[in-house]
Amino acid sequence: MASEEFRAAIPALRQSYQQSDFAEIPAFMPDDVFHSTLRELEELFHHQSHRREVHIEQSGGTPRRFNTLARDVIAQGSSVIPAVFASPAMRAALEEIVGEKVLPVPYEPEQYIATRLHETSDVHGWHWDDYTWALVWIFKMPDEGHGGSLEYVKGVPWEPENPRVEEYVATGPVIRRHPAAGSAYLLKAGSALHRVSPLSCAAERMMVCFSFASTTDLEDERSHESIQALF
Ligand SMILES: O=C(O)CCC(=O)C(=O)O
Ligand SMILES: [Fe+2]
Repeated sequence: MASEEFRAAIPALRQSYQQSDFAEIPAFMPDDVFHSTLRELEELFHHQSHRREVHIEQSGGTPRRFNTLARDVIAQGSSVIPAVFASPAMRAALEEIVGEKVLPVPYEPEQYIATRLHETSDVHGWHWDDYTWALVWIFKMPDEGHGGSLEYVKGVPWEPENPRVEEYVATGPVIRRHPAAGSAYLLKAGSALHRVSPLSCAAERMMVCFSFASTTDLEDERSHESIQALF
């Protein structure tokens, strides 16, 4: 499932992840797989996406302005994306990077989703994910300087009753990354406050976010209120 470039990069990815809770996987899939999946996604966004313009209370009232595809729409319209999520080989590669067990999340609506930012001011505001890891496969990315970058503060806890987003962002450090189309990045998203910075002009940013759980994630009850507010 993982490309040869991906496998060869694992030692470097492990080092990046240890240092920054983030690793960018270049050429995540072979070219033909990337392009056929991109075509599937474009088709799905064209016909079956929903526009969201909301503020999410559990992450401190931060904004979401984008189009989304729900998990079930992707499951029916794509062959590759569900296979990536279900692949034991993919999880084994991720385990080599993070050095612990990586598990598929049991809560179906969060297994994978797709978002597309395209209008000026579209943004995926500051938040934490419900599970430990996000694997974000980038299909379209604006030029750096037009927004759409990943920004994060690593190693800060999410307390939904008192999220303290402004405080964490002000204290920082805020790390910024601008992963390339065709790459995927792995982020320890359950303990990294993160966002996609607002688009400063109309530009295309399209991705699929897979969610993976740690052993401890599955030991306690997860709340799914923020995703329920979106779908
Ligand atoms: O689009 C991205 O790079 C991040 C997406 C994200 O944080 C999420 O879907 O939870
Ligand atoms: Fe996230």
